[in-house]
Amino acid sequence: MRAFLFASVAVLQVAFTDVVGACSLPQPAGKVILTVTGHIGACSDQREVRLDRAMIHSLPLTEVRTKNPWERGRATYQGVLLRDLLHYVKAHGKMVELSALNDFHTEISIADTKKYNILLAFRRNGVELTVRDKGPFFVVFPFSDVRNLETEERFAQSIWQVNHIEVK
Ligand SMILES: Nc1nc2c(c(=O)[nH]1)N[C@H]1C(S)=C(S)[C@@H](COP(=O)(O)O)O[C@H]1N2
Ligand SMILES: [Mo]
Repeated sequence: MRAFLFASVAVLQVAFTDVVGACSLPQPAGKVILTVTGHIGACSDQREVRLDRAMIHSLPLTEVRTKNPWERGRATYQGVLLRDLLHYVKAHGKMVELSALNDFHTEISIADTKKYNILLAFRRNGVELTVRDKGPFFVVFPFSDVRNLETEERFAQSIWQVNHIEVK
């Protein structure tokens, strides 16, 4: 009986820490435009981080000016580096799987997010990306800054209309 009581208290404590302690990020007040799940240490609800526009804009804003196959010349993209977002959600994994509104998905290694400035862009030349124009998020590689990045693999990882990221 004693052992059972101790065990129950331990279980309750774990559950309590799970609900109150771990979910330290704010609840989104506005429309959720991105969810992050999987191997993350932070959460805003249950086991996921749900972000609205205000939360995204509170992260370090970064610019990448680059050419890409979908652009004439160069464009300036603004958004959050994948590396900074992964830090915010306390990611601890090897890969991220990014999914789009159209069910396309792709994987990028966390090592690559550390090596390259891979941007989760929400603005192009100062204009918010709409779903019609690759929004809400478009993964932008710094093709103009890094040699030999223009490969089929990187083009396939250049996913647009991203709304979900799973850390694996
Ligand atoms: N949302 C979304 N992003 C995507 C894709 C897709 O089907 N949906 N295709 C990917 C692949 S496999 C490649 S090669 C390029 C294709 O770009 P294109 O359709 O302009 O040729 O975009 C990538 N990003
Ligand atoms: Mo592709």
